[in-house]
Amino acid sequence: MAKIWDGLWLNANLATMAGAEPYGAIADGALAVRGGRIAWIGRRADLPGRPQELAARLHDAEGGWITPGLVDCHTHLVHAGDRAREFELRLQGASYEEIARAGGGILSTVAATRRAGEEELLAESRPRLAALMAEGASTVEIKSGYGLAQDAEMKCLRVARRLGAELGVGVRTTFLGAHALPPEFAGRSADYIRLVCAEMIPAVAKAGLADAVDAFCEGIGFSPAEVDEVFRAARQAGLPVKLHAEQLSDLGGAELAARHGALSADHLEYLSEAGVQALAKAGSVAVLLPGAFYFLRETRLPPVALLRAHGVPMALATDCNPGSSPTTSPLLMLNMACTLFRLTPEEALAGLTRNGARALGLAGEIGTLEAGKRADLAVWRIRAPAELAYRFGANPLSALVIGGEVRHAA
Ligand code: DI6
Ligand code: FE
Repeated sequence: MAKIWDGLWLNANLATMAGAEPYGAIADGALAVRGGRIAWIGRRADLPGRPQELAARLHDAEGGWITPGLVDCHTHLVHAGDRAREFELRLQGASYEEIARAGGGILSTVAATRRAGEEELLAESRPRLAALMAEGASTVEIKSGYGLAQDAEMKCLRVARRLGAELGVGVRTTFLGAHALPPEFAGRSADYIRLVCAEMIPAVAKAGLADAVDAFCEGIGFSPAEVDEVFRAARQAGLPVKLHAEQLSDLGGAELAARHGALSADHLEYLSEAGVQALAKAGSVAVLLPGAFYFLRETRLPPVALLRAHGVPMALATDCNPGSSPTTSPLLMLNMACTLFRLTPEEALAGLTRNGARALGLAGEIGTLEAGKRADLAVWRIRAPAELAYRFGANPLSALVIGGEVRHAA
């Protein structure tokens, strides 16, 4: 008899992250895959027949849990070099902003990234993406922003796209040309922004190398007026926007992002209540980045209670970058979101699944376990979903499935 499904996962509890139950949980569930998508999901007892007769392949989750594949919606993982020396300087008392203003910080990674050839950059970045996958990531956003010149920015975006194809993982690319002022434009911020808007964004869009446009709105980055220009150019090129906002100070970045209908505003430690309201009204996602908060030893917490009260969806991401969050561990972010930001384990997991997907404009495609969505699954050796946030430094992933294919098995 012809089998109706390609694969069927059994002996599993499902955290669908959809529906009214906590975690959208289905105990003793079953999940069928066909053509790379979720074809059927429900209680094993409700399967429309005997498993062997329904599916070509049976998979045993060994009594663990299946969650949606994790969505890391904010990374800068394509870059060359490291900033370990800067870490030492910070431990001796220098601040992140002082180092940046003295020409170090982001600009030191820009110098290393400009020097690296495309293959070298690919080789340096590949292990970081593989490490995210080893902890369950099936979709990863990757920003440019360490090239700060058209060729170097395009090189980084190409590397990001190539990595996704090579490792079989979902990659969304973001053009972050307005990350820092390149040294050759020192004192000429307006000229650089003009270049970003008139040349770089149209070129990147024409080459199909970016899915969105981001900027760094900060004293050591760009002013709201400059970001406004960048966002206009992005929208003219047909690209959605998102913003690094309110990380080190409150410049009203979130309100600006909301005015442009941004997918998300990210960091947000200094977000005001007016900013929260603006995000709520625009339907933008608040992306929280506890790795950067921790590593820069910040003390100002993002306004989680206000975000909750106003119903702003909260996503969570690694911010994987060499300066403020040199981590490749989405699981550690789950723990830190709870311990540092007081999210519940369920909110934290929603941040790395459902809301991460929404922050990338992919809510219809990934982020929950529902029939019709892409079969991106993380299979875990855990007794309860809260365990994912509870442990730190452990990795209970037993398999990662992307588009129905097992990409990683531990
Ligand atoms: N905020 C961040 O956390 C990263 N970029 C940004 O605008 C840090 C980038 C770096 O320090 O290299
Ligand atoms: Fe960032």
